[in-house]
Amino acid sequence: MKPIIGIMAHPTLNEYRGNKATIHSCGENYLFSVEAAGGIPLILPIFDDPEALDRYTAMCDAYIVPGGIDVNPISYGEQPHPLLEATRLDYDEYQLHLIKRMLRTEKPMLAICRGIQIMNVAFGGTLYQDVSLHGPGTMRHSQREIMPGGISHKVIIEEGSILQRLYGNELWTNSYHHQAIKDLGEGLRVTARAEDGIIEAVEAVDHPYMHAVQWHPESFFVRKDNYMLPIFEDFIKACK
Ligand SMILES: [Mn+2]
Repeated sequence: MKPIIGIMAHPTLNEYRGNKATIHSCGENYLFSVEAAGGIPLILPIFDDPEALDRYTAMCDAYIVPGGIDVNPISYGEQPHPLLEATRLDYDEYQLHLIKRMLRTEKPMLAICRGIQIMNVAFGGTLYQDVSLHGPGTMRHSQREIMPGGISHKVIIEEGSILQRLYGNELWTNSYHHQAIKDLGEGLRVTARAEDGIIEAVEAVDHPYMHAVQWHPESFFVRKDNYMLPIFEDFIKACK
């Protein structure tokens, strides 16, 4: 049987003919990437009900924490910097709560972009509210291009990591983030960095499979490009 992959929804403000509503959304590239790797995607709505969260986590074989808006600095004990963009503290709180529940099940987890950032906060870490705060020499990490889905910068991969097993010692990735990990959470280890030192991937030390990346492996699906498919295949293979 194909594993069921629970993907946390993202609260996206939608406007239709002047009416605004929050949509619990999931980009289709996540769904297609999971499908291409042999899983069945299931979008998990943003609910607080503990019984719902128990049932959701039980019915899924693995979980994806997707990309999205900035993490509110209140979530890691800092004041807002002028470069901070849109946040939703209630979404942070929901995700932090659900991530801790998901980690306890020891089922495989894949965290992407905002996912690696909120995961780091769940492990007690902090974030750069904008990558420029990393200091002089920081590269541009929010790529812009006419055709989406292409690469932006190289990452250097650490020994003994999931990424090294899949790609060797370096990898070209896309880069659609303006925040990044500052202080690493306790229980995480860095598995890849950009050449400017920005953390681009981590794994959890005491967890069977928690893989988090700062780039968007699912975005390559736009071009039907299988370059990042091994990340999804390896994640889904980890579901027993
Ligand atoms: Mn980057």
